[in-house]
Amino acid sequence: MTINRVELREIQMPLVHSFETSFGKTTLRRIVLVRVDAEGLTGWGEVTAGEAPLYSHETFETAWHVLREFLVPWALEHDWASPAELAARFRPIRGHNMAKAALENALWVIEAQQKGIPLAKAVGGTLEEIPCGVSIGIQSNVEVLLEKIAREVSAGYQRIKVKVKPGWDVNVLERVRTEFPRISLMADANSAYTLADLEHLKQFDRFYLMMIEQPLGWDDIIDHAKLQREISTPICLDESIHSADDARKAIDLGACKIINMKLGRVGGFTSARRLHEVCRTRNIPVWCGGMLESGIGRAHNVAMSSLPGFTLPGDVSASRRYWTEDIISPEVTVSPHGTIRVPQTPGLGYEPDLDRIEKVTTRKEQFS
Ligand code: OSB
Ligand code: MG
Repeated sequence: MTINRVELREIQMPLVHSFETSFGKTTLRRIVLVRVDAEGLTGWGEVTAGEAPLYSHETFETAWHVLREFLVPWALEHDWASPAELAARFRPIRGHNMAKAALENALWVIEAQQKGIPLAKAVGGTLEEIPCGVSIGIQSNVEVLLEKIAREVSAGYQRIKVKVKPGWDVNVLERVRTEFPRISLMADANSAYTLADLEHLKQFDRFYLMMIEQPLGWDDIIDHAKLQREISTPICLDESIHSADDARKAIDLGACKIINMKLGRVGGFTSARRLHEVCRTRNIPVWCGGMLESGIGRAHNVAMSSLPGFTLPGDVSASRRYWTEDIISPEVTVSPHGTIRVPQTPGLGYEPDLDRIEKVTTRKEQFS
């Protein structure tokens, strides 16, 4: 595959509802998109980094820098036999997985088009329909949260994830469980606790949650293993898993029973496929996490969620939960029983809306 041209764009889109986690609140998304032209075809990738380095060290701006100065020039150096070969070229760069993923994933889309198969099939997917859940941020009060949960449950979503932090946790879960005793429920702490909170975290066990996501340090697997020995709620790791090796070590230590997979955090489809294999051979369920993606990243998430090890509902939900108007056509929609149909047409399966993308672009730069 010869890459003829790469374009970086920053787009800015306000979220329909601001999204609050234990680390901060997001109202306006600033997203870097990567467009790759190769072999007469076009593929798009999305940098899933946030606006500030609060979820991970990466931001949309560090990704722009690393792409512009390193990844894009390297990608233009010569031909690539496969997206995996480009991923191997990127390996010397430490970290910056979200920047790497955006460029590598665009190549997967081009390869799928070349082969005349859907992206999902190109990456090894088998499911034709994927189960969906929602992630609901911290609200101004519990009543608002209960209302939001009711709305998502009646829309058909198969599981509800609520964000928690000290002061918005046991008290809130108590109310949620009283109102909704039977829903599949989980909590995501985004590293808001430490082992000093052990007695407090033990109280989560009485809500029979499917899992608690990343309760402890964003870079930790040791304390999580200690915590897992003390609580019955399964721990799911998000922030601290960046590769298949990280997953192997965390699982072997007993730090988690479930893994949240994010294409950006793990560095793209090549790494995600390896991580998926590690989890499959150890019988560890995986599910697809979300990063408030635009339609491009969302379409990649749909493809990844079709891999056979994705046995739990992901944070992959309808475009309209985030955007008044998405940048792909059709938008991602969810069925009344809480599923998304995996596109069966060649390539991405959704058409990037070039006019819409141009309208929300705040800067662009091209390389050839
Ligand atoms: O921890 O899963 C997370 C959003 C931004 C950063 C981190 C996380 C999240 C979400 C939202 O939970 C998932 C989504 O709906 O995209
Ligand atoms: Mg999380």
